[in-house]
Amino acid sequence: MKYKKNIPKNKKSSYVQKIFNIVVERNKGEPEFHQSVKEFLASIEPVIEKNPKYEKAGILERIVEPERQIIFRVPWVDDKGILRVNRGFRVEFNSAIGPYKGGLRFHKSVNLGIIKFLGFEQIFKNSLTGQCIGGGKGGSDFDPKGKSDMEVMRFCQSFITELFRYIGPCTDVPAGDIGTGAREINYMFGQYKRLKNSFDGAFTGKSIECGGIILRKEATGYGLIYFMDEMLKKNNKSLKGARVIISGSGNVAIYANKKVSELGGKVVAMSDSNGYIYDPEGIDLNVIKEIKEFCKKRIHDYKRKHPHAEYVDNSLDIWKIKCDIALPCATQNEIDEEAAKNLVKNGCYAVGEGANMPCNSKAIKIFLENKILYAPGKASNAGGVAVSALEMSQNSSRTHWDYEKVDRKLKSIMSCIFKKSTMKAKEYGDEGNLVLGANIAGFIKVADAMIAQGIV
Ligand code: NDP
Ligand code: 2IT
Repeated sequence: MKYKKNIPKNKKSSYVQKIFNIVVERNKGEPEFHQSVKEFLASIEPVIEKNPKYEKAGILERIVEPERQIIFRVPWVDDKGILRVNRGFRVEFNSAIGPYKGGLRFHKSVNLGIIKFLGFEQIFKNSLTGQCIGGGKGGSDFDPKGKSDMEVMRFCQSFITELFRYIGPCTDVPAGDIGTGAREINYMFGQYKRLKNSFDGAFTGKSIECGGIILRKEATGYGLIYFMDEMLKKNNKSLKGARVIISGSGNVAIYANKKVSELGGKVVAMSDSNGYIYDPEGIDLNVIKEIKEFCKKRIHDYKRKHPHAEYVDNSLDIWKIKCDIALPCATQNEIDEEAAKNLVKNGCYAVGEGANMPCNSKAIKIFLENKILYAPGKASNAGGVAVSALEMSQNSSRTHWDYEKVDRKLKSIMSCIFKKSTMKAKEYGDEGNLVLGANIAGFIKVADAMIAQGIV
């Protein structure tokens, strides 16, 4: 099957096309992985043409193939004494610039293709942070919804009983993602420590008393808003007074909301996988936190505290609401062509991805064609993994970093990512196209490190 459509943009490089065909052929039934590779290849094509050394060294053949993929059985016993079996994954994608680094996703939709797309994105995101971290991702089709605390603990322990042998502070360092927060990381770290007899930085996103870094919980959401703030200012716009929509109501969404409000914007809608809540007076974040962080309930419960708010039973319809800035912070492919057209029609002028690949390729095309300020996730949501890398430094030096230091670092990293992506977009003749700029800036560092290390 040939996938010529849409790739590459100027159809010059047969090398790029060849690699894409191999990816599709070799990774059947993994549409999310194909999608992320396609976007990446289309962006870096001009770099490949300008620098024959990458083709000569077979960089693309190697970069699209994970260094290692681990798939394993996760047996555990539920509260009724019934045996359950889930599937665990860890894709160790690329270690050219540091130990594999990336989160673990616990969600019923998880499969190998999803973990591969996330791991692939992570390579370039991690490179953009300027820290020494390679790319990886993992997770399970375990659904934490409705599970008791003890069930979650037993699952996490079983997951690590297999995974512990593959990870470590200098090898592979997992963290959180959808369905995985400090509670789950702490359980996994506890089991890892027991099996390895080593208190080390093999996990990030731990709670502070377990060696976690301050601000990790907030880092992805805050980082996204620092990035948006920078991008808006460069274009003579501001968050002050802006009407903002945020999808999701989990870790990234909550702290993006908090920072938007601190900088003078107003978030009028948030969602979960069932529906969205619209509150024209501005979302009351304390209520969202109570529902989501502490009680693990549904977002429609917001109406109990704020009966004037509107609840709509379809999470994807959130993009029909009029806004200045849209921040997709839930999951992949939540903004399609139609949603993008709605946003543009309603006057939205900036889109910032808190989630990984939340906009599909047609949506991105609409944003770029309409000169919407568009921040791609691998640049704009890199604050989380960047602070994870600081946690790794904190753990290996056995020190404790304070809030001001971490926040200052996070701001400066996000600003650097914005500048790098902007500069590369300009250098390659498409000023303002941060998808292009971020992919190119992320790629060059990894590719050069791979060349320097020989054929491995
Ligand atoms: P959480 O589990 O804390 O929250 C996820 C939110 O998204 C929930 O509101 C959830 O709703 C919603 N959601 C999940 N799946 C779907 C779906 N299929 N359809 C609609 N809504 C859905 O995860 P995070 O906030 O940590 O992650 C959100 C996104 O950000 C993901 O794409 C993740 O990969 C990305 N990301 C996370 C980072 C981090 O540090 N945590 C770092 C960088 C990116 P419900 O409760 O109903 O499931
Ligand atoms: O997608 C991501 O960057 C994350 N889930 C965070 C990864 C990490 O290692 O902190």
